[in-house]
Amino acid sequence: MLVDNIKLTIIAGDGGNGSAHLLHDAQTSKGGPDGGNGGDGGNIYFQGSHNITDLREFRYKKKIVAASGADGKGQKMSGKNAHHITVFVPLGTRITDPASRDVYEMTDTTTRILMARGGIGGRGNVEFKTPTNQTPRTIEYGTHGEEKQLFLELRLIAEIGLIGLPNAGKSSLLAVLTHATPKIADYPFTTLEPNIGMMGATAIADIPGLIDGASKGKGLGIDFLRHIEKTKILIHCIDLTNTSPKTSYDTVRKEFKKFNTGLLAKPEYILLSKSDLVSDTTIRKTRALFEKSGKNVLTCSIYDQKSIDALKQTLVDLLEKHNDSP
Ligand SMILES: Nc1nc2c(ncn2[C@@H]2O[C@H](COP(=O)(O)OP(=O)(O)OP(=O)(O)O)[C@@H](O)[C@H]2O)c(=O)[nH]1
Ligand SMILES: [Mg+2]
Repeated sequence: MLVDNIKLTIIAGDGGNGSAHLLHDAQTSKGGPDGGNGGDGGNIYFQGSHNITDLREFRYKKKIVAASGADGKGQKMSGKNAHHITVFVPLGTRITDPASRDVYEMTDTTTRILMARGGIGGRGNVEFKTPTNQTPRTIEYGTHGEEKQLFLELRLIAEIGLIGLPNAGKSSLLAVLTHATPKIADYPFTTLEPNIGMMGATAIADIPGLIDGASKGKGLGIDFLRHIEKTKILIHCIDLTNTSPKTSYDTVRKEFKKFNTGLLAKPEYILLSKSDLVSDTTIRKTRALFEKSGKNVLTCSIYDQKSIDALKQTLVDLLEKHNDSP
């Protein structure tokens, strides 16, 4: 199951308490204060990562808690600072803190955002020694770590979305373009949840097939239209053995229009699939059909490695083109 939104509680570590220790040993009958400071609590940071494709790991990990700083000790020993925690989330995650209304978009892998600050360690009694008070018992308690309830939502599940009617060969393409191993079969609705694979650092999503009426919940319903919203570039797969390719294409576009016209504005490329099963004439004719209406058309077969290599290169070029443009 593709998990694209979750609630999460994060609690940074508390600061350790200062120590009220007084020095006692054989030489010192009336020992002065020697209590050290408490250590600082652990911070919680968030950072984007290419290695995670959805939020499923947070389904069971509802709470992330950083350790507290250790208390100070005698002999002016400071308590240890707690380790900080970095929570990695997929690129394209939007993190919202409803209490402060802060919103963070995780769009790169290098920025580390301090989401919950750990408490500060309290001072030990040694810090409170004054000329008039040589044996203070005063100490400070560590302050509490910040606690936040966050909403995480995956705004972008992949740069590239493979879309089209059931059985068009979307999962087969994902399998040859990436290391993903989706289920592939010669019947419609084999894919029930989007599969995501990585082509280098680029995420590609294989979205379940759409049919007429999807925007009203037919077939696998609107969830997949919602997933398509979360991809940048659409590769619209059309099976070359389909006798009315334009009708197939229009069916999907019509559902887009009904669901969210924003989908129609996404960069879209036509990918004519299963070219090994048809004649060159059919390929030429189908190509012309789409080119006539100003579409960019690609052709491939999963059994023709050359066509797959060319497709990979084209996708890399497309990404560059679309990432350069605002
Ligand atoms: N000959 C040939 N068969 C292909 C090619 N690509 C896919 N197929 C076959 O077409 C059938 C459907 O492929 P899938 O990849 O499961 O299609 P899909 O678009 O993911 O289908 P859904 O998940 O149902 O939407 C399978 O039997 C594949 O083996 C191709 O390039 N050439
Ligand atoms: Mg499939």
